[in-house]
Amino acid sequence: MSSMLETLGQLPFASLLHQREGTLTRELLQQPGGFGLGQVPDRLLPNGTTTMVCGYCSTGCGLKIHLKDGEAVNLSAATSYPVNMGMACPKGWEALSVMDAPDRAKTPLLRNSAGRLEPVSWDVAMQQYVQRLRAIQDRHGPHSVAFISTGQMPTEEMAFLGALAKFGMGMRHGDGNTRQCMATSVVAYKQAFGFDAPPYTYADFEESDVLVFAGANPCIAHPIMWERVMRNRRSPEIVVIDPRMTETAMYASQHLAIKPKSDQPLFYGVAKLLIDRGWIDEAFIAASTEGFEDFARFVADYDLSRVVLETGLRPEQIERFAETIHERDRTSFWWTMGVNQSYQGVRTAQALINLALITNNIGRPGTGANSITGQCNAMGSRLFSNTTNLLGGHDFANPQHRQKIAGILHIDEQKIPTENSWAYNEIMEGILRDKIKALWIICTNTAHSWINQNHAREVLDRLDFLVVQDIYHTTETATMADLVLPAAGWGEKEGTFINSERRIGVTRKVRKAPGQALSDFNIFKLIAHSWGCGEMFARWSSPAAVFEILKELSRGTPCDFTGARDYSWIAQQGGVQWPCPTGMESPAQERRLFEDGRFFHANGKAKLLFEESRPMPEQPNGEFPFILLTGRGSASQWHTQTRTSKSAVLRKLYPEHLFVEVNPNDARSLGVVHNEWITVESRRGNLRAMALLTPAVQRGQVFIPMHYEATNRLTDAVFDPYSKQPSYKCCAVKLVRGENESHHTPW
Ligand SMILES: Nc1nc2c(c(=O)[nH]1)N[C@H]1C(S)=C(S)[C@@H](COP(=O)(O)OP(=O)(O)OC[C@H]3O[C@@H](n4cnc5c(=O)[nH]c(N)nc54)[C@H](O)[C@@H]3O)O[C@H]1N2
Ligand SMILES: Nc1nc2c(c(=O)[nH]1)N[C@H]1C(S)=C(S)[C@@H](COP(=O)(O)OP(=O)(O)OC[C@H]3O[C@@H](n4cnc5c(=O)[nH]c(N)nc54)[C@H](O)[C@@H]3O)O[C@H]1N2
Ligand code: SF4
Ligand SMILES: [Mo]
Repeated sequence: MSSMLETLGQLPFASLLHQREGTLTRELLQQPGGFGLGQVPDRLLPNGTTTMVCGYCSTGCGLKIHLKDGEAVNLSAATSYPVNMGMACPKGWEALSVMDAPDRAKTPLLRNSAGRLEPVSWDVAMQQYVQRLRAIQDRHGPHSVAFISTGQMPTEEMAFLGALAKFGMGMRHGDGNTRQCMATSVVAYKQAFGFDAPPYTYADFEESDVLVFAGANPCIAHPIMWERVMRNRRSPEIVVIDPRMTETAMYASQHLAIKPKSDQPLFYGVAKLLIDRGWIDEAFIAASTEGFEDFARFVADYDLSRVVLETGLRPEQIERFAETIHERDRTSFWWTMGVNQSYQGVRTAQALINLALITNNIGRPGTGANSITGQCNAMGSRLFSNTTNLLGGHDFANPQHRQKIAGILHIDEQKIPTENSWAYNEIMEGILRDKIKALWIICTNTAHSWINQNHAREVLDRLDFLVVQDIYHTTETATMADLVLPAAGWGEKEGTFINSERRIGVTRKVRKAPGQALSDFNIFKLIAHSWGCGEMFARWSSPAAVFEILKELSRGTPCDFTGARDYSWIAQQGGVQWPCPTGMESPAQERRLFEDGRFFHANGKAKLLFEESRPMPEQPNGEFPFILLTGRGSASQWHTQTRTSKSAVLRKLYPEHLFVEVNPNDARSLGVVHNEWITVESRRGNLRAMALLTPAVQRGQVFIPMHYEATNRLTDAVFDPYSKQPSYKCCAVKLVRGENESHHTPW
């Protein structure tokens, strides 16, 4: 213990640790200037207001925080922030209230010999963390410890975690919850454009003549982006491609209610129509793309009758879609989880990208092949979590990249792994194969959100040591942990998020974290010192200092933001989009990528990529006759509900019970009535849910929101081969009537 404290001696608060017999006390945590852990501490702000970015979805709305004595007392939607212009969704309005919950993790918790989690001091927690993980690494090798991170922490924290785990602690495997979400888009963009680069700016919602939403329900999932669509004054055609009649589809001028997972043949069929009719831009194709000849030959097989059969659409619907793209000048193509979460997500996303490319709907106002990302900082995670990419969108396998990063970080190049990490699913499989013996889960709720929960929980149970770092101690995953590290959450720390349109925005510390909870940043710092690699992170003294390092890492890359001066400057600009290189003339101006028709591949061209589409792996049959779709249920629920269920206001805005949407015709033939409790069963598990009869789902399909722990008991663990993203949105289930039971599945 004493040696750990000596190591910690480099930290200003170490003396206090000694005084208090090694316990980080409340007084210590309330020291002015944060915990003495940073040169520019994550301090509370004075009275008045400050604008910061919302910590839920990737829209990245600006929220104005009202402060009294340095503490947030209220918030309102920022009117001058260029993203949301005075609007916010219910989650944003309620963002502060969810932080004061009784189940906030306030001290570290360690599982005792009786198998219960009990409060311990930070130094006992650190001692256990280091001893247990080191012992596992000594016994099973350094790669037997892995981490799973998130798209919901500031980029500075994410980068610290990735660098600490891989360069400091010798891990090779670490992935993020962004695998469940954006991996498909990342791979699709990298392969097609040469860099993970969503090209749009939100003004494109307003400047399009045609907006195509594929597998996206922005009315629920990105409500303020949808408000931007509503500001469009060009009488846009809105095409929604979704098996369900979603809230968004209700606004559409064309709703293509395709069979689940038939997007890929649809897009190939539309490409064929466009090519056959000469509705393509040959000059652009020749100058800016490669692979067109092969693509045209390939889609020749996707004639209308085949596409009608595979999608379930009528021929005139498909033709109308193609005509719409041709007739209007500017078409933007938007996609989200209905595309990404699929066993063939990458090629489906690329099929959509191809439509934008062959019609020159890219790089101009109101156009683009635009993946909408999910979490507040999924974009920061995609570039800086050090999981699939080496920091800053670099490549672990590229010696020049390793050399560059080692130089910027002043570390030995040998510390940088030369191989990519296993993906989330491979880490889970690695646990089964006894290759991974300890897991550190940060800011994600694996035991709820990972696909096929029955299996997932068994896998987590096999671990020798599970560390969970969360703001609540009651999450499904935290309650399985051997050690819980209590984290400060949104509003209790500072840093930057990158939103869907590549805008870097600032979050601030406007309230104190409860008890002994520390910002994730300071937890990483504490771990670095306890592990004995604090030296390596001497320059990583505060989020602001790390932001300077991130800028250096971005220099010369497509996401260069060396021109983003500092937090105050970024906040004054209303956030800045990358690229923002040094010396950029009007950094505050909105920008879209590829205006010059040049892409990030060495030859400057975008690649047209394609592959034969495949049928759903788990087809419905006599025993399991329905296709289960899952997704977002309401604008007031966030993921696994650890946060949103804490707000009395939000709880009133969403259904009280787990429900399953069933088509009234199917219900009639099963004898199921509205609000009846029924069992939904797949080959992997079952749940009880209230039947909600609605024609929004087609016959033969049912929908269950993902916000309930039970949902992923049903899902089938199949993955896209390129992105390894789970295919959450299609598996076969049956509906079973039972007596009306009083008990129900809690969330
Ligand atoms: N309120 C709220 N907002 C959120 C979130 C939240 O939890 N709550 N989460 C955030 C995150 S991380 C993400 S990733 C985004 C997700 O945002 P979205 O992707 O828009 O939301 P989902 O409901 O998951 O999926 C979108 C639609 O895909 C459809 N779909 C299913 N299968 C198919 C198919 O085969 N083809 C097509 N074309 N469509 C299909 C579903 O019916 C669903 O309506 O939302 C973000 N915003
Ligand atoms: N069936 C089905 N499953 C799905 C999906 C689907 O559509 N269908 N969607 C998938 C998608 S797209 C996503 S993104 C995932 C989301 O799945 P998760 O990432 O598991 O969901 P969250 O509830 O957002 O989990 C975030 C966790 O971090 C904690 N937390 C919040 N802020 C902080 C912080 O600042 N620091 C720390 N340390 N912890 C914090 C929260 O309390 C919570 O426990 O779910 C996936 N699962
Ligand atoms: S739309 Fe997204 S970013 Fe905006 S307030 Fe709602 S949750 Fe926050
Ligand atoms: Mo997501």
